[in-house]
Amino acid sequence: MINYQGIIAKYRQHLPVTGKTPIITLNEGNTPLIPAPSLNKLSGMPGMEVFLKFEGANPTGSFKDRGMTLAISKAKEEGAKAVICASTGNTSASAAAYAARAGLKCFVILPKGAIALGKLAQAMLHGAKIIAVDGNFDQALDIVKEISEKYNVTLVNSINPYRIEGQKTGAFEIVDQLGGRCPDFHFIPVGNAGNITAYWKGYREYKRIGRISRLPRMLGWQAALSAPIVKGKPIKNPKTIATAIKIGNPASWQAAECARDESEGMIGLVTDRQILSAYRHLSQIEGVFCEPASAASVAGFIKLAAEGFFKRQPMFSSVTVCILTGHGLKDPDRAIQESSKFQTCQPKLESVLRLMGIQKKPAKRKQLA
Ligand code: AN7
Repeated sequence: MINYQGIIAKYRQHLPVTGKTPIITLNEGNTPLIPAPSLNKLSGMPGMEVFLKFEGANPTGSFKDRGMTLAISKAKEEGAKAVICASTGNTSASAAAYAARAGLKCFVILPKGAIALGKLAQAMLHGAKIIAVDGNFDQALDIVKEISEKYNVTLVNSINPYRIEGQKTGAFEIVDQLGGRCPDFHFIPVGNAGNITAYWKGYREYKRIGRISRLPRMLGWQAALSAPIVKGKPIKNPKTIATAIKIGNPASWQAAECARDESEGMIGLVTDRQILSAYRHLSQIEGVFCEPASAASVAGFIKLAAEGFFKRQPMFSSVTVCILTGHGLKDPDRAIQESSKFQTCQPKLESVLRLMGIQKKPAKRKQLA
């Protein structure tokens, strides 16, 4: 027997499972909550503690696994033979993996040319049937919704309520990791808006059963040219380098607005430049490699900090959690583009030393202790 067996086993009493539900798990969840000292300082608030919830540490490298373990377990319980999703990449990688484990067929409808390489590689190797449409994510989602209504194939996008149920465990885990404390500020990227909906549900449920006595403020972040909720209208042709959140008409739009309003939070926008700056900051200062869409949460934090948002808070100390939704390895092309070039040389000591910037001969051999 092993100790940790995934989010369904851990949070069973909070989830819609019974003894008859086959648990399809890759031991997802239990992801690290990593302190980010450089962000404490940036906040301008002396008692601020910032943590990064690194969802890239899930088995397929994103937060989607929390929802997928439940969606696929329930699909299996209900006798499904096939599942389908539209995806900007991570949902497809997760669906393909859990479907493989469950012995279900998996159909994936992707916007052509808009999926980061790592995600595509995952869906392909897990054996999903992949169809790339010459359109965007919103169009792909409309198509899969219609197919799942008319044919015998289960939709595993976050419109599927089991996805939200599974993903709400992220909120439980944060509170548990903080020793029963609720964060004051919860920063999160917003795409199709399922995750902000799920976290808000999780926090509210923990409050209802008395595990926490108050709720965090939910601060969601969209990319500037893919910000339908901020602009108050669907975006026909969304654009951003953060392909995971390149979404113009989010499925959970209203629920996200509820989370924002009930928590006295906000949904704001960050430019691609701000997203990439946070992406490099996290990797180069904190040693944490997330994908660009994930860095939108930290970009939002840095933006609010620069505007003096935290200094204006009437609190002595506070805890902030930024959700890093996906692993940096998902989008290796972007990582390389954002880095300085490396050098090559002959396999000779002098050549390597020259490129290292070491010119002098060593004065004497270093003594080994
Ligand atoms: C890394 O995979 O929509 O607001 O189809 O992959 O719950 O949509 C991914 C979304 C944030 C946004 N960060 O979450 C998909 C998909 C990463 C993501 C989001 C996504 P939602």
